[in-house]
Parts: sequence; structure tokens; C-alpha cells
Amino acid sequence: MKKLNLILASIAFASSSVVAQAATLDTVKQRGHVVCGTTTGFAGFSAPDDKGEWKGLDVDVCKSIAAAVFGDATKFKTVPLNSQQRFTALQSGEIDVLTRNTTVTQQRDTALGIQSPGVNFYDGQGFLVAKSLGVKSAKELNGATICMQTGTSNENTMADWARANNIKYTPVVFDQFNEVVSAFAAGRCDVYSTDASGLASIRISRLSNPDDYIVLPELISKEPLGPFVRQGDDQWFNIVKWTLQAQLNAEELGLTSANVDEQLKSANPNVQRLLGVTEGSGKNLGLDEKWAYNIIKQVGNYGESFDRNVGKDSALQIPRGLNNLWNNGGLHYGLPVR
Ligand SMILES: N[C@@H](CCC(=O)N[C@@H](CS)C(=O)NCC(=O)O)C(=O)O
Repeated sequence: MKKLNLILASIAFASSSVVAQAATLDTVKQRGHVVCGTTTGFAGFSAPDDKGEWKGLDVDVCKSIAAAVFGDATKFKTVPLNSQQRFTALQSGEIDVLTRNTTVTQQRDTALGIQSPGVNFYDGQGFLVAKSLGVKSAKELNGATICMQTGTSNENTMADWARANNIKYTPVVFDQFNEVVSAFAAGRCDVYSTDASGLASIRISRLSNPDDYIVLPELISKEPLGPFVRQGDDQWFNIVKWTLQAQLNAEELGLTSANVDEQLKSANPNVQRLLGVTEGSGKNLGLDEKWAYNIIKQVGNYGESFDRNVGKDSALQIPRGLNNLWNNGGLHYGLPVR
């Protein structure tokens, strides 16, 4: 009887919403590619280009994981997920890692069976409005209708902020990103509220006349965005965590996709360890010693990825701001590889 109870208990555990997968790395290697959850199409961060190839700052995290694991940044597939679907897809094992503008919050990092290996974009929630509305500040939003997407942290943040600031508003929410954008473009709400990065992307890539809209100056929250993995697989957690760290350290050390081969000859011990010239960092992760070299060579350092996708060489033109390195006035601080 005791044995039967034990069996029943383990069946109940295995069929709970969070599938305990101890060895994601093995699964990924056997499959031959890493599966990343992305948005359904959010220019600059994760969206298909005109050839159908997925591009963006978040897609670069996915590609970097592929480069670290396989030595080949093309060995990845994307699963487009709306805001609501993303956590279930990770919990159920449909994806190996969620690489999609997801805010790290205490609730998500604990109660959902998932966890955050790091932040790849520091953001805050803001407001996009049509210039014709004549609103210059968030303080003037009393009585506004506000478009948001279901399943985002933006819904709760908005409610908290409005309560604290004595502002009444009517939320207009939709499950699909396209529906929110269309409703806003059609004037069904006065305001679009989400992360400032999202607003910059929507304004440039989704509205027919970007100059008719402005992003209000206030940011009402901290939205640290980053990938998520399932709890219970420390090795996979470490691989994603140190993939982000490799991109940051590469920028700090001045290693780029263009100079990384030359830098293999560097006399700097930090460079030698990161590039696998001095062995150890790969073994610690269960990866090839060239794991970080492959990230830098094939995807580039964090700054290259930022500039190309969302920064100065992109349509979005997002300033580095908080996303600069710590020694340049920002918040990114590469943890030492040693
Ligand atoms: N950072 C917020 C919001 C992220 C979010 O999902 N934003 C929406 C609006 S820009 C989005 O990316 N939608 C894209 C999609 O559903 O495909 C969160 O983690 O909840």
C-alpha cells in the first residue's frame, strides 16, 4: 500500500504543470537545436525579417546559446508566443528557454516554476499617445482609455500607479499583440501602455505615421527584461546565465566579432580565459572551451547586438542609457570569468 501511494504521488508530481526536466542540455543536444520562445513579432527584439529569418536583441540571446552549445549560432528554432502563452510553454517543456521581453518579478521568479538567469535589457513602463490628443505628461491621463495586452505585467503596474496617483482610467485589453496595436491605431483607446522599448518598436514598425505619436516622458516602473528557464536544471540555468555574461564581458574587454580571432593571441588572462585559450570556463558549463569565442565570433558582443538591433544602427534608435556598461554610466556589469 505504501509503495502504491508512493507511485501515485510520483505520477501526480510528474503530471503537474511544471515538468521537471533535469537535463535540458542533453535534450537540446539530441534534438540538434535549441528551441526559444519569442514574441509573435516585435521589431528589434524578436521578429522575422522579410526573408522570414528571426532577428533581434532577444533572438541574439537564443543564437548565442546555440553558438555556446553547438558552436553554430544557426542551430535554433523559435516558437512565437503571445504574452499570455509564454510561461505555460516554458513550464510544459515546449521551449528550452524563453527569450522574449519578459520582466523579472519576484512572483515569476519563484511561484511559476521558472527562474531568471539575468537581465538583457533594462526598461520601464511608459505611454504612447497620438500628438493630436494634446497630452504632454502622464499626469494628464485622468479619464483616459488605455490599451494593454493580456498577460503582461503592464496591466498590474498600470493599476498600481493609477491608484497611487489618483488617476481613473478604462483598460482596453486584448490577447494578441496585433489586436492591441490595431485598436490603438484605430483610436479605440487614447493611450498604449507597455515597456518603453515596446512603445519605440510599435511606433516605428507598426504605425503608418510614427511622427503623429509621442512617448510621454514618464516611466512608471522598473522593467528588467531577460530570459527565463525552468527551475530544477542548474546546468541549463548556468549556460543561459553565462551566455549573457559572455556577451557583456566581451564588450567590457573590447572583444568583437571582427577582432576576436586576433584577440586569441592576447596576453590578457581575462581574455584568454573567456576565449578558452586558458581552459576551464567551458568545462565548468559542460561545454566546449570555445563556447564564448563562438558567441562573440558568430553573434558579437552585447554592444554590437544592441547597436544592430535596437540602437544606433537600427530603426529604433534606442539610446544605450541604462543598458550601457557600468563603467559607461549604465547597469550592465559582466561577472568575472575566472
Ligand atoms: N515586460 C512586460 C510586457 C511584455 C510584453 O509581453 N509586451 C507585449 C506588448 S509590446 C508584447 O511583447 N507582445 C508581443 C506578442 O504578444 O507577440 C511583461 O513581461 O509582462
